Amino acid sequence: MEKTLILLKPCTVQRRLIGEVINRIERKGLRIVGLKMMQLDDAILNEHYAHLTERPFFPWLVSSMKSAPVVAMCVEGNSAVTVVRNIVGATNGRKAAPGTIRGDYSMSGQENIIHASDSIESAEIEMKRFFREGEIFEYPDPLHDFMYA
Ligand code: YYY
Ligand code: MG
Repeated sequence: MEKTLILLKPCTVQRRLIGEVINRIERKGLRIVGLKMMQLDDAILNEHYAHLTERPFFPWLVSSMKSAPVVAMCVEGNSAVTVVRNIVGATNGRKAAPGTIRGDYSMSGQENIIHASDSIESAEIEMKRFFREGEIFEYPDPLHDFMYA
């Protein structure tokens, strides 16, 4: 079992799409093991987007991610990191394939609905960035065999 970190961005909260996006993640078979609303600040965003600080859009990215709360989620499943990235789609909503979350809900290269960890290593780091121990839950999965057999 693998876990990955998801953020539903401020645009998603503003557009009242929280439930719709969570529904797509759950119905795929991923299990929510952590879930909360958070107001992000410069400190956490500078860390989270450290790989992008030199890019021209960085100040805009930070201000957009601070403009309203996000919904932070930790989800679990076999190959969860890859499965979630595939459901999310390409970064630019106009280029993302139909059927992906970004492809179906975004017309923007920036306001692209959702963040998802891009590797197992970054998932581990990002889960610690957004969740304390005790905020990620372990509980039995009686449907496991129906989902994965
Ligand atoms: O992982 P992903 O979100 O698909 O893309 P990243 O390259 O990590 O960029 C993070 C974030 O930055 C992206 O979701 C929107 C924004 N961004 C942008 O506004 N313009 C770009 N050319 C690239 C990224
Ligand atoms: Mg990324």
